[in-house]
Amino acid sequence: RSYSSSDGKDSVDLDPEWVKMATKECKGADPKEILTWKTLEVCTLLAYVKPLYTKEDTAHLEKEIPGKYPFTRGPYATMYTYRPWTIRQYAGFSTVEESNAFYKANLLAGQQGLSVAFDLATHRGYDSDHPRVRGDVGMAGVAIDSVEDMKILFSGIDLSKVSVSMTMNGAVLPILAMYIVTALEEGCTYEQMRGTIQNDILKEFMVRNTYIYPTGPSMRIIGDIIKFTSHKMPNYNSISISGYHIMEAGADSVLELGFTVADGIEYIRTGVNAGLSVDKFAPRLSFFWGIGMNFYMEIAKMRAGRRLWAHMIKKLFPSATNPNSMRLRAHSQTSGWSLTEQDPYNNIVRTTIEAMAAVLGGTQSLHTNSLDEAIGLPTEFSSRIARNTQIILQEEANIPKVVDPFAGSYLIESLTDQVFNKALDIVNEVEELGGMAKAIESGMPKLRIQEAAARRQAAIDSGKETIVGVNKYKLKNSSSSSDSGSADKSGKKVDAGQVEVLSIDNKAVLEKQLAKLKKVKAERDDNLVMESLQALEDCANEIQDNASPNDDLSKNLLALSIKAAQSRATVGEISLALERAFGRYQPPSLLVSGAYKQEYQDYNNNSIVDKVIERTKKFLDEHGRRPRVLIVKMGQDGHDRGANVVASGFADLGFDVDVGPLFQTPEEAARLAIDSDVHVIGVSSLAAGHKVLVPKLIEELKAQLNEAGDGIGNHNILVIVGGVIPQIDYEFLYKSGVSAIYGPGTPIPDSAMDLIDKIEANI
Ligand code: DCA
Repeated sequence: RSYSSSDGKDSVDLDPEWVKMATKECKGADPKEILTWKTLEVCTLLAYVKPLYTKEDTAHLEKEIPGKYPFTRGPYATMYTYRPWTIRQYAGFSTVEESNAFYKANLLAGQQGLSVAFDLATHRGYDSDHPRVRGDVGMAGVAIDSVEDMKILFSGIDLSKVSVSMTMNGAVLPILAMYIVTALEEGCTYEQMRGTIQNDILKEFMVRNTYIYPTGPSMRIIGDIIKFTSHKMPNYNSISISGYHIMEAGADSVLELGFTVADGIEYIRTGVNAGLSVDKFAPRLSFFWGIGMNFYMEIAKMRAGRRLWAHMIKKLFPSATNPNSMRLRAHSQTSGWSLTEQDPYNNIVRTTIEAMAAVLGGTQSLHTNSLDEAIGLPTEFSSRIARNTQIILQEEANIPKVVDPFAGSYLIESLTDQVFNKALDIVNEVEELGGMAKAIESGMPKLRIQEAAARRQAAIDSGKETIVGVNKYKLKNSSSSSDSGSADKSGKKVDAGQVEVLSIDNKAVLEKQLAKLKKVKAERDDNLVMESLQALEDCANEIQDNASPNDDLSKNLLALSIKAAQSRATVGEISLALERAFGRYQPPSLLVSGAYKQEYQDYNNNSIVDKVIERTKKFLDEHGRRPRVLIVKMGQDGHDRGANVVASGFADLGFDVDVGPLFQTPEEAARLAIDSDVHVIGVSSLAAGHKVLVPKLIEELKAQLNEAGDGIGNHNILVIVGGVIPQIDYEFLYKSGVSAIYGPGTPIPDSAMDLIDKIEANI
């Protein structure tokens, strides 16, 4: 799709008296032309924000009060004046012992709720000893294999008092079951358990990719969890419907809001299909927003989101009469994507601005990112600053003293209306496709998000959007200068902006996990384990009769998973029992085309983009084919925004681009590269697995090329790496045989030009 730069400009309506004065100040230029702001929301055509709003813009505004339908001003009447938002930092790494110590120290230092990050092996339902997860154990979160791990994770923490959120979607049944068993064995009752399970599989299919089973069975699991928790755990939030990952994958605010609310509607239908009344479970659905640097827009998004949810529930589910079913409560997280590797202390400022937007928008719970998260895992030092950012907002700045302070602002109220209307259009579009599960099958949301991400990247690469320290006001000797696009081979570009990062010893964590797994398996009653796993598999194989509204939980997948967890079955065993019945989901490969080039050229014509296109043409003339790149994601790292943006950008620049399936092993990636006869493998790594997976890939590549012998054996395939790679690892990777590392902030055309040089030198 293409957008003209005047799309929507006709609707810009400015006060005539002001226009006269402004024209004078603008030295005769039309203020509508030069001062109207074309927002990032181009893909959803919320194209313009005026330079001035007046009373006339809010003349239609009706009185709204917080705590009451449509909840625009907040889910509670008193909001932070009575109880401020929960300071809830998302964390988890390495072993359960280390994560437990980290949680306890944070709670003592002012954190108020816990939020657990699991490693990718756990997310995808593998035990630590599974061969596919070699590089992932304990890296991007904490490793959990059994209840015994979960008990150590929460040891010394009173689960009847501290609310715990767990980001788990794929392996949601074993993990929630193990949490419940831990709480019960510690003496906590079902009624006392408070917290949230993310349990939002739809956005996994759309963007985050930590699914395990196909869509149908995945939705059945959610139905069973909603049913179980609504009957037995009245204070537990059964789902956290997440816009965060949609935004981090590149969506603008309107897309994030529209898709997330559409997801929520699908979950309400799932609960109803599980035999529940809406009022039985909807009050315990919760939401999760990503908050980026588009300050006004983020505040408007959160207000519009509450109004939109209330509006949709009332419209689509008239049986819901409890106002709490229409009340949107949300956790928010500042944007990880907005953090920069270059000049990283700027990230403290970014996070503060984003946190303010979240709070002024009325979040119930908040995670603030640490300054070093674009580089690696947060340290104690950076975590403290992140946490204190919230404490200072709560306790020093007097921000909580007034409810919804932006209400009545001509701008924010107008923007709230605008975002509401545009997001409603998206919800209606999804509804017309038959709801979110069907929309996902059509590929529409994924492509729409990819398009927004490609345009955003082009806006940054072309200089249209400023990122301080990355494309403007750069530090001297900054790690990714746009001159070469790749960092120095010595890895010694140490500059004023460099920070220390936490590094995890993957081998040590793995050894500990393997020993614990062995012990659990040796001490348990195997017959009991087998019986409980068989019962689970049988239940998964049975066709469900969802229509009967009853509280019989004997055929409930969560109830049966709890039994399996009690018998000390592991995450991998429970997941495998379900996989035998449900199968594993294979994602389709979708790539957007043209958006990057169009957005870049819209702002910057006759630029490096055109030069790269010329070079790829010349390459084709000289070599009989285009430079060919295979983009791979190895291990269980499903964060594919970067990989998709680079793939579609490179394709727009004239490369032949292959995108490998997610979750490959190094062996599989090497095989695919050789079979596709590519010049280069581009590894995208965002989950800290690069030190294990990249050397293994190079080793495999060499072995398989040698094996192939003839022709192919004579030419070498270059390996390049992009993503979150700490500077300190550069030298290690270069020594392992990597040809270039393109860190975050490297403009795509710069890396493309550099890569063609390298390919030609290699040929
Ligand atoms: N007046 C009266 N009661 C209030 C007020 C107020 N102004 N503010 C909060 N409360 C009450 C709430 O009703 C709630 O009590 P309840 O559980 O008995 O209903 C309690 O105080 C806690 O407030 P709440 O808003 O529920 O805050 P959290 O427990 O932090 O939950 C929520 C926030 C978004 C609902 C939850 O799903 C969550 O924590 N999500 C986190 C997700 C996450 O961490 N994701 C990581 C990626």
